[in-house]
Amino acid sequence: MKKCYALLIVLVAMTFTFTFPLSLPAADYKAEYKLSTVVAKPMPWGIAGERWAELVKEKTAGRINIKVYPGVSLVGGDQTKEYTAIRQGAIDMAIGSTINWSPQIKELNLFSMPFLMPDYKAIDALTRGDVGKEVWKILESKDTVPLAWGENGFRELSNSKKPVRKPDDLKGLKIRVVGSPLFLDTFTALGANPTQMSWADAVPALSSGAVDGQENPLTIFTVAKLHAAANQKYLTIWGYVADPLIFVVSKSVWNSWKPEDQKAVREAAVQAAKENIEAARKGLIPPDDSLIKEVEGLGVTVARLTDAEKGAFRKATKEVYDKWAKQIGPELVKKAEESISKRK
Ligand code: X2X
Repeated sequence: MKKCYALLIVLVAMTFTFTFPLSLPAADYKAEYKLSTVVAKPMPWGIAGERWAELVKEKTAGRINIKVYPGVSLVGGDQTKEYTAIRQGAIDMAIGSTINWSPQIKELNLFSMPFLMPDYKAIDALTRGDVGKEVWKILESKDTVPLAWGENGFRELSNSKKPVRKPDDLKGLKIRVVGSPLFLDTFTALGANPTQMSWADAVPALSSGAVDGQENPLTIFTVAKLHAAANQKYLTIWGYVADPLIFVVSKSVWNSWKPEDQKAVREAAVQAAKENIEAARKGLIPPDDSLIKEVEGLGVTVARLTDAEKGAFRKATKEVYDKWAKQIGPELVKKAEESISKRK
C-alpha cells in the first residue's frame, strides 16, 4: 500500500511538473509581445529582430514570448509613426532607426547631419560615449527604455540615370528620402528634387521610374536587389550619413516585468545588437570592401568618392548643417563633434 502511495505521489508530481513548468509567466505578462522593425531578414536589421526575440525566449525560459512585425506593419508601414505607437501601447518593443524616430525626438536628427561621421569609429564615438548616454536619457523621458545600439549603416546614394561624383550631377534628379525634413533640406541644397516616402512605397516608386534614386545602406541595396528591381545602376559611395538603430522596450511593458526578466531582455538586446553591428559592417570596413565589390559584380557602376570629392558635397550642405545644429541643440552637436575629433 505504501508503495502505491509513493508511486501515486511521484505520478502526481510528474504530471504537475510537465503541465506547469517552473517558469510560469507572471499573471500580468502578455501571451505575446509585439516587436517592430522596418525591414525583414535577411537584412541585418531584420535578423536583429528575430535574434532578439529568440534570445529573450531562451533567457526567460519562455516567460517572454516575442513576435516580430517587420515592415512596420503595426503602423501600416508608416515608419515615422513607430515611436508614437510605442508610446501609445500599440507596439511593445522595437529596433528603430534614429531617422524614423527623429520626427518625435529632434535630437536624433544629429545622426542625419551631413558628413558629421566620417567613419565607423565616429559612429562608435557617439553611441558609446556621452552623446549616446544623453540620447538615452531623452528616450527614457519619453516612455521608452533603451537597451542597446545597433546599426543600419552608412547610407550610400544610388540612381537610375547617371554617375554622381559632384553636387552638380545631382541636379534635377528625383530622390526618395526618409521622413525627416533634414533630408529634404540636404537634397534640396544639393540641387536634387527630394520626395519623402516610406520604405514600403520607395521600391515601387523606384521601379516605375516615379523617382530616380534613393539612399540606403548597401546591406539593404543588395537584399532588396535595387539594381534589378529598381533600376539602380549607379551608386555613389559617399558615406554622408549613417543611421544607428536603437533597441527599446515601452516603459509600461518594462515595468510589468520581474527584475530577472528585465535583465534577460537587456542582455539579449546587447547580444543581438553586437551581432547586428558585425553584420551591418561586413564587407564594408576598409580595407575589406567585399560588399562594394559584390555590388559592382551586379553590373552597378560604383563611384567611390575621394576625400576631396566628399568635401565638395560637405561644402554644398554646410548651411543645412548649421541650420540643423541650432534645431537639434548646439551643445549636443558640439559634444558630438568633440567626441568624434577625439575618437581612437
Ligand atoms: O526607409 C529607409 O530608407 C530605411 C529602411 O533605411 C529606414 O527605415 C531608415
